[in-house]
Amino acid sequence: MGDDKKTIFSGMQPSGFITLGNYLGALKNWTLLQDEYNCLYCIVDLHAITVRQDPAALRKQSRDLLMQYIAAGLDPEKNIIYYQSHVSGHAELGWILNCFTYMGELSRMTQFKEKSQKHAENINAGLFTYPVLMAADILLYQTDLVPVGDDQRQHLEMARDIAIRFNNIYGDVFKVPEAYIGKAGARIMALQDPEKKMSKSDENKNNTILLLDEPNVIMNKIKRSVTDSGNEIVYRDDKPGIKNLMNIYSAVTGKTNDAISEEFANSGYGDFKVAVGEAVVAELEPLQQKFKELSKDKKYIDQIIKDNTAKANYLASKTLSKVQKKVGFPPKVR
Ligand code: ATP
Ligand code: LTN
Repeated sequence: MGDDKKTIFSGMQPSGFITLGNYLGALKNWTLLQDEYNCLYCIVDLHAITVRQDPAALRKQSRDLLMQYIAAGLDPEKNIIYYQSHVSGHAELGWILNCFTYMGELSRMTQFKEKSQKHAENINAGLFTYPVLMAADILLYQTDLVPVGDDQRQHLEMARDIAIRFNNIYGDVFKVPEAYIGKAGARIMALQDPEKKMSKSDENKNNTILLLDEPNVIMNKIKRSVTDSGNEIVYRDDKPGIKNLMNIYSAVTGKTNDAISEEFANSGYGDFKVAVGEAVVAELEPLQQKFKELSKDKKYIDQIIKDNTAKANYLASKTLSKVQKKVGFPPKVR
């Protein structure tokens, strides 16, 4: 990556099977950035265990996620696609940054508040310091831009604060990253409850469309999605169900909200839902096909993991050594 391209870092948790929200809010945008930037796309398994995971399921979800990154169009020769747990620098820098982060700022994080409500029986320290590890992920690679969905804005702000704080003490060690939040698809909502975000760990399977859902499943979930009273296809806050479907349709087709309203001026919700369902199925079809092919090629995937882990480790160790030196750890004797 020794050129003048800017660096992009992002990641997803292998905490379930990924949803249309993850795809439209993050993954699809990532594929558009791969030529212009040096990109690292991580499978953040260290983050995933902040919530209890079944080991066998976690292993499968992690590998499936890696294959879905590639199936969605990320070229593993151009992008560094790897597992967080294979690059120990994440955890090492995470520890150091813990010592530059305050309890007060961590306790203001909305995701922590939400997750600790949802997992009241397991409010562990990792869940609390989750954003610090996320800051380490980003800062480890001197990242310029972080493409994420809107829900990660607050975490990004914290990564910036930590970088600035550290730089103020030790000089220019970290690049201060910027969030990169796409317009369409930034926040896809749950199909049965359009007031909350679509989330891969949702227990209600009717709330989410999974990237690997069969076409008839996708159609049915969209047909059954909650809509509001009335029958007009208009983009308004008091019509969260239709607004959500319009966001989905717009993110998939590239059409504006006005164009969509016009297209469906003479139709009701039923017709619109069919159109949204068909558009989503068509969008995901090639991805699903590619995923099936990749699943059969164990050797190819293993080689990608091996090569990309080495690349990530190399880059990570550069920043980590610098940080270790700055804070005053004794030099390694070789
Ligand atoms: P979990 O349910 O385990 O918390 P999640 O579905 O919220 O997971 P993450 O792995 O935390 O997903 O996020 C991966 C990426 O997908 C992030 O960039 C996040 O901003 C984006 N994302 C997640 N949910 C949505 C959504 N509903 N709409 C748009 N983007 C989303
Ligand atoms: N917290 C993010 C996942 C994540 C991430 C990152 C995203 C972990 N580390 C670094 C961007 C950059 C999430 O829950 N979506």
